[in-house]
Amino acid sequence: MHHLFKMVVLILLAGSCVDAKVKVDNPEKFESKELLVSGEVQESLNLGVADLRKLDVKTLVLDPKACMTGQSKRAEESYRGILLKDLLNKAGILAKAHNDVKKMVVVARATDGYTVVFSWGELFLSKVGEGVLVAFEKDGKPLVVEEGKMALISINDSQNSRYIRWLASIEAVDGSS
Ligand SMILES: Nc1nc2c(c(=O)[nH]1)N[C@H]1C(S)=C(S)[C@@H](COP(=O)(O)O)O[C@H]1N2
Ligand SMILES: [Mo]
Repeated sequence: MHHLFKMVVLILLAGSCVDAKVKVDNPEKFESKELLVSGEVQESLNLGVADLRKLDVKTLVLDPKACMTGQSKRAEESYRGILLKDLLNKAGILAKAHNDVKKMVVVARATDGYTVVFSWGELFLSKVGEGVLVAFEKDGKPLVVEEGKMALISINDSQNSRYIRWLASIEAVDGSS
Protein backbone atom coordinates (compact mmCIF):
# COMPACT_ATOMS: atom_id res chain seq x y z
CA MET A 1 0.00 0.00 0.00
CA HIS A 2 2.75 2.41 0.97
CA HIS A 3 4.75 1.44 -2.12
CA LEU A 4 1.80 2.08 -4.36
CA PHE A 5 1.34 5.50 -2.81
CA LYS A 6 5.05 6.27 -3.25
CA MET A 7 4.91 5.26 -6.90
CA VAL A 8 1.92 7.47 -7.57
CA VAL A 9 3.70 10.36 -5.90
CA LEU A 10 6.86 9.75 -7.97
CA ILE A 11 4.87 9.73 -11.18
CA LEU A 12 3.13 12.97 -10.22
CA LEU A 13 6.49 14.54 -9.45
CA ALA A 14 8.08 13.65 -12.80
CA GLY A 15 8.81 16.67 -14.93
CA SER A 16 10.93 19.60 -13.86
CA CYS A 17 14.01 18.77 -11.84
CA VAL A 18 13.49 20.80 -8.71
CA ASP A 19 9.84 20.02 -8.45
CA ALA A 20 6.96 18.79 -7.31
CA LYS A 21 5.07 21.18 -9.54
CA VAL A 22 3.14 23.37 -7.20
CA LYS A 23 0.05 24.79 -8.83
CA VAL A 24 -0.35 28.48 -8.12
CA ASP A 25 -3.42 30.33 -9.33
CA ASN A 26 -1.99 33.73 -10.20
CA PRO A 27 1.79 33.36 -10.25
CA GLU A 28 2.10 36.94 -11.62
CA LYS A 29 1.17 38.33 -8.23
CA PHE A 30 4.35 36.78 -6.79
CA GLU A 31 6.70 38.01 -9.48
CA SER A 32 9.62 39.87 -7.97
CA LYS A 33 11.08 42.60 -10.16
CA GLU A 34 14.05 43.35 -7.95
CA LEU A 35 16.29 41.45 -5.62
CA LEU A 36 17.30 43.30 -2.46
CA VAL A 37 20.65 42.34 -0.91
CA SER A 38 20.80 43.85 2.56
CA GLY A 39 21.51 43.34 6.25
CA GLU A 40 25.08 43.23 7.52
CA VAL A 41 26.58 44.55 4.29
CA GLN A 42 28.59 47.63 3.35
CA GLU A 43 26.29 48.57 0.48
CA SER A 44 22.72 47.33 -0.07
CA LEU A 45 21.97 46.26 -3.63
CA ASN A 46 18.73 46.36 -5.59
CA LEU A 47 19.03 44.30 -8.75
CA GLY A 48 16.64 43.33 -11.52
CA VAL A 49 17.33 40.63 -14.11
CA ALA A 50 18.90 43.20 -16.48
CA ASP A 51 21.32 44.22 -13.70
CA LEU A 52 22.18 40.60 -12.91
CA ARG A 53 23.02 39.97 -16.58
CA LYS A 54 25.75 42.62 -16.38
CA LEU A 55 27.52 40.78 -13.57
CA ASP A 56 29.68 37.65 -13.69
CA VAL A 57 27.13 35.22 -15.16
CA LYS A 58 27.79 31.51 -14.57
CA THR A 59 26.12 28.44 -16.03
CA LEU A 60 25.60 25.52 -13.66
CA VAL A 61 24.12 22.12 -14.33
CA LEU A 62 21.72 20.58 -11.85
CA ASP A 63 22.14 16.83 -11.69
CA PRO A 64 18.85 14.89 -11.65
CA LYS A 65 19.99 13.38 -8.34
CA ALA A 66 19.46 16.77 -6.73
CA CYS A 67 15.78 16.54 -7.55
CA MET A 68 13.03 15.97 -5.05
CA THR A 69 13.23 12.21 -5.06
CA GLY A 70 16.44 11.43 -6.92
CA GLN A 71 14.72 8.30 -8.16
CA SER A 72 12.87 9.06 -11.34
CA LYS A 73 14.60 9.55 -14.67
CA ARG A 74 14.90 13.21 -15.44
CA ALA A 75 17.21 15.22 -17.60
CA GLU A 76 19.86 17.57 -16.32
CA GLU A 77 18.85 21.20 -16.18
CA SER A 78 21.22 24.03 -16.85
CA TYR A 79 20.78 27.31 -14.98
CA ARG A 80 22.35 30.69 -15.67
CA GLY A 81 22.79 33.33 -13.03
CA ILE A 82 25.11 34.88 -10.48
CA LEU A 83 26.67 32.99 -7.61
CA LEU A 84 25.18 34.06 -4.29
CA LYS A 85 28.68 34.48 -2.89
CA ASP A 86 29.60 36.84 -5.76
CA LEU A 87 26.55 38.97 -4.91
CA LEU A 88 27.51 39.00 -1.23
CA ASN A 89 31.09 39.96 -2.13
CA LYS A 90 29.72 42.80 -4.26
CA ALA A 91 27.60 44.06 -1.36
CA GLY A 92 30.51 43.46 1.04
CA ILE A 93 29.72 41.48 4.16
CA LEU A 94 30.29 43.50 7.32
CA ALA A 95 32.22 41.87 10.10
CA LYS A 96 33.63 43.75 13.09
CA ALA A 97 36.36 41.23 13.74
CA HIS A 98 38.01 38.77 11.37
CA ASN A 99 36.18 35.69 12.60
CA ASP A 100 32.79 37.34 12.95
CA VAL A 101 31.81 36.31 9.43
CA LYS A 102 31.60 32.75 10.69
CA LYS A 103 28.62 33.76 12.83
CA MET A 104 26.76 35.01 9.79
CA VAL A 105 23.56 33.50 8.42
CA VAL A 106 22.37 34.28 4.91
CA VAL A 107 18.58 34.30 4.61
CA ALA A 108 16.95 34.12 1.16
CA ARG A 109 13.26 35.05 0.97
CA ALA A 110 10.62 34.94 -1.74
CA THR A 111 7.64 37.23 -2.27
CA ASP A 112 5.33 34.48 -0.98
CA GLY A 113 7.29 34.18 2.26
CA TYR A 114 9.12 30.98 1.38
CA THR A 115 12.57 31.07 2.98
CA VAL A 116 15.85 29.19 2.70
CA VAL A 117 19.00 29.74 4.78
CA PHE A 118 22.73 29.24 4.29
CA SER A 119 25.62 29.87 6.66
CA TRP A 120 28.59 32.05 5.70
CA GLY A 121 30.87 29.04 6.12
CA GLU A 122 28.73 26.91 3.88
CA LEU A 123 28.84 29.57 1.14
CA PHE A 124 32.48 30.63 1.43
CA LEU A 125 34.33 27.64 2.90
CA SER A 126 32.57 24.67 1.33
CA LYS A 127 31.75 23.22 -2.06
CA VAL A 128 28.07 24.07 -1.51
CA GLY A 129 28.83 27.75 -2.06
CA GLU A 130 30.19 27.07 -5.55
CA GLY A 131 26.70 25.90 -6.54
CA VAL A 132 24.36 28.44 -4.95
CA LEU A 133 23.08 30.47 -7.85
CA VAL A 134 20.69 33.38 -8.22
CA ALA A 135 19.26 32.21 -11.52
CA PHE A 136 17.27 33.93 -14.26
CA GLU A 137 17.59 31.38 -17.09
CA LYS A 138 16.93 27.67 -17.40
CA ASP A 139 17.99 25.59 -20.41
CA GLY A 140 18.68 28.75 -22.43
CA LYS A 141 15.35 30.44 -21.74
CA PRO A 142 14.42 33.14 -19.24
CA LEU A 143 12.66 31.66 -16.21
CA VAL A 144 8.92 32.00 -16.72
CA VAL A 145 6.87 33.52 -13.94
CA GLU A 146 5.87 30.07 -12.61
CA GLU A 147 9.59 29.35 -12.26
CA GLY A 148 10.05 32.60 -10.40
CA LYS A 149 11.68 34.90 -13.02
CA MET A 150 14.42 35.14 -10.42
CA ALA A 151 15.09 32.03 -8.41
CA LEU A 152 17.77 30.63 -6.17
CA ILE A 153 19.05 27.10 -6.50
CA SER A 154 21.71 25.08 -4.67
CA ILE A 155 23.05 22.58 -7.19
CA ASN A 156 25.38 20.75 -4.79
CA ASP A 157 22.60 19.74 -2.41
CA SER A 158 22.36 15.95 -2.56
CA GLN A 159 18.62 15.85 -3.15
CA ASN A 160 15.58 18.07 -2.87
CA SER A 161 17.79 21.03 -3.67
CA ARG A 162 17.13 24.27 -1.85
CA TYR A 163 15.19 26.18 -4.45
CA ILE A 164 13.19 29.39 -4.19
CA ARG A 165 11.02 30.86 -6.87
CA TRP A 166 10.22 34.60 -6.88
CA LEU A 167 13.39 35.41 -5.01
CA ALA A 168 12.91 38.82 -3.41
CA SER A 169 15.66 39.33 -0.86
CA ILE A 170 18.98 38.14 0.48
CA GLU A 171 19.77 39.21 4.01
CA ALA A 172 23.05 38.80 5.86
CA VAL A 173 22.18 38.32 9.53
CA ASP A 174 24.48 38.18 12.55
CA GLY A 175 23.69 34.75 13.98
CA SER A 176 25.24 35.62 17.36
CA SER A 177 22.78 38.41 18.23
N1 LIG B 1 8.79 30.86 -3.53
C1 LIG B 1 8.62 29.55 -3.31
N2 LIG B 1 9.60 28.71 -3.69
C2 LIG B 1 9.47 27.38 -3.45
C3 LIG B 1 8.35 26.87 -2.77
C4 LIG B 1 7.35 27.81 -2.37
O1 LIG B 1 6.31 27.48 -1.78
N3 LIG B 1 7.52 29.13 -2.66
N4 LIG B 1 8.22 25.52 -2.52
C5 LIG B 1 9.46 24.73 -2.57
C6 LIG B 1 9.18 23.32 -2.63
S1 LIG B 1 8.71 22.58 -1.19
C7 LIG B 1 9.31 22.59 -3.81
S2 LIG B 1 9.13 20.93 -3.85
C8 LIG B 1 9.67 23.27 -5.09
C9 LIG B 1 8.63 23.08 -6.18
O2 LIG B 1 9.10 23.71 -7.35
P1 LIG B 1 8.25 23.77 -8.73
O3 LIG B 1 6.83 23.99 -8.39
O4 LIG B 1 8.79 24.89 -9.54
O5 LIG B 1 8.50 22.50 -9.43
O6 LIG B 1 9.80 24.66 -4.95
C10 LIG B 1 10.35 25.13 -3.75
N5 LIG B 1 10.44 26.55 -3.85
MO1 LIG C 1 8.46 20.37 -1.64
